[in-house]
Amino acid sequence: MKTLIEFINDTQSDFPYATGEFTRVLNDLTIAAKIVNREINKAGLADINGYFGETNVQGEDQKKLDVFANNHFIAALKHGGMVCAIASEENEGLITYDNAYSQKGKYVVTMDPLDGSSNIEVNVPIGTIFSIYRRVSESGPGTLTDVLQPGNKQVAAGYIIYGSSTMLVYTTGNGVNGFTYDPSVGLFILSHPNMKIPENGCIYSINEANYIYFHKGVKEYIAYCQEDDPSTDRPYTTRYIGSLVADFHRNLIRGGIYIYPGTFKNPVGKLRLLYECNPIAYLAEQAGGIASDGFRRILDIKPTELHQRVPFFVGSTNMVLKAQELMKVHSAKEVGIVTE
Ligand code: P6P
Repeated sequence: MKTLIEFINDTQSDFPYATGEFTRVLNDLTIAAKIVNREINKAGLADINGYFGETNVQGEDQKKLDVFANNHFIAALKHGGMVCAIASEENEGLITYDNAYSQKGKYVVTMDPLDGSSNIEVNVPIGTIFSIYRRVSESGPGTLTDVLQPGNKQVAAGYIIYGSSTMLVYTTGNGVNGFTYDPSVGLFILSHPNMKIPENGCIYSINEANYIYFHKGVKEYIAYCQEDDPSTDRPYTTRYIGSLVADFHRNLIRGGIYIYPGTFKNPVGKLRLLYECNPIAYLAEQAGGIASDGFRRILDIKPTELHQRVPFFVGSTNMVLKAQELMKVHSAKEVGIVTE
């Protein structure tokens, strides 16, 4: 058995910023994750899975656990002092710390503290998604410039999935590794070393309730998935649980594609670039997959605002390439993309 800390120590040399400071950031995130995990596992018992009575910047009802998770991740990163700013789905503006110690922090974090939280009361797996960047500002409180970096500047990204077991899955640019939490000893144990997403898969994940609003390229891809062609294992099967972390985690292990596309109704789709698409895209690429907005590599998109949304196609290389091919043929003009 190898614990997370042992793994980090063993792989320090693989990490270009081999500093104890980065390890501290990752450790701070796992401390908050353990606290959140404990609350989620008793949500049915405690009056904590109800609504908080507020809405977040997304206009979504905040669940008590959303707020609980957000507060604990912010507190843990503040306590660690290695992070000078946080962009959180739950906060409209940038979170910075007023203490000089944190203002010296070399890193910034973008996070969705509890993605898929509407699934809490129905016991569907939910997750925390995070990215870590080195700050670009010199000193003082972190700035928007520090968090509005393209995803290709991430130094680490990962998620914690709170499901039948709780797992941390993360990358620092040298592959993807999964750690299963053992609550009896309070440790994350390496259980899925060097995770690779199969280049082909038979699972497509999309909310087909939006079908009438989909662009032609998306409709053509769905039709492709449903064609009867045993030689290419089609028709595929559809699996959509309404929780990005759970859908992506399954597709990462078994192969598959997750699509939250732009539509005629919502041209940029629903998912947020900074703390949902970029971290998941970094993991997908590090595991051998692809992530795009249907046309452009997600990690090359330059963010312009904290909560900007982008269309999201992510998963097995050959599945995403097929979807991109159909988007290029049928929808480039619809979405105003000029293709060569
Ligand atoms: P819809 C959860 O709110 C989330 O951000 C993802 O976790 C999930 O895949 C998606 O939205 C579900 O959205 O519109 O299909 O309910």
